[in-house]
Amino acid sequence: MEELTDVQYEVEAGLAWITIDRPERMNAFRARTVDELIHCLKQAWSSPEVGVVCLTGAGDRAFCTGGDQKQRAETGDYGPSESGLFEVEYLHRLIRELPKPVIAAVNGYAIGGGHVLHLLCDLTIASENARFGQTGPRVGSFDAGFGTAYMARVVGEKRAREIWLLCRQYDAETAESWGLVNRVVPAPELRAEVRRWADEILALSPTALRFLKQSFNADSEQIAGIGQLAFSGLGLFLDSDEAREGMEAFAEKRPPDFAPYRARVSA
Ligand code: S0N
Repeated sequence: MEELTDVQYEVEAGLAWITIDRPERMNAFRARTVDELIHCLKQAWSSPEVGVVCLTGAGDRAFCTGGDQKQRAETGDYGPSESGLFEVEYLHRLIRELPKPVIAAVNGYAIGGGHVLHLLCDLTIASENARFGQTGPRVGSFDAGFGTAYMARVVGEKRAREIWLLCRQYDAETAESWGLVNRVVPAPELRAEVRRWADEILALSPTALRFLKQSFNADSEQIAGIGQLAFSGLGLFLDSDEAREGMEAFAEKRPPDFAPYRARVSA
């Protein structure tokens, strides 16, 4: 990858900051953003200087608001990528498989696919203005697999179902009380708080941490198979009028009308 356009990567004393840098799109990701995130995570994996990774968003409004809905409305996909694939599923795998702790610093909206990204990180530290939620059923997509089954492990079945079936937003205090985030701090203190957590981790045995992370992962690894099925299903769903209605409604800033599609699931 010749240059980063959508993501910033910097290493400060053992801590790699990976920042989604598309504030004009509320740090939504397109295919190129996903490629760059993968590239940076691999760089952090292979670098002996790095012991902890922090994923965050540029600006003070959003961590990440998921797939770029404007790009999707314009071109019907998430734009060009290096491989020709939209590698979000691989990005999920990499956050889990990178054998170093990954912290999400949620500095605003963590919505849709952006919410799933923070969920998959080992730890989440949020600013007081952070907001959390899923929107798939409103905008014509879904992120099942880790996005559903792993979420249920984190917050419990009833709350996970509420998050997905109502598409509400939750404030940082609620997210903390549900176990979705580890710590909430005032926005100006977010970076310093991440730094403190990283320094504590950097004092520990990297090999012990690697085995511990892998053992947590092993216990939830069967979810990956559900994820593969769900992404295949999503590929088919995205081609439907029903999914297009959600996407177009967001672009046109109006509520979607899904009533005509109810017959499909009633049969
Ligand atoms: C974040 C929200 C709640 C903020 O609301 P608020 O504060 O009222 O601000 P807005 O005026 O709505 O937003 C400000 C500007 O930012 C743009 N914007 C916001 N989010 C996006 C986005 N995701 N993509 C592109 N632009 C975005 C707004 O349009 C607005 O721009 P202007 O000023 O020009 O009007 C609110 O904005 C919101 O709900 N955003 C949408 C969140 C969302 O639905 N995200 C997508 C959810 N789905 C996924 O992430 C799944 C993607 C995925 O994982 C996938 C994987 C594999 C294969 C396919 C998929 C797939 O689903 O396609």
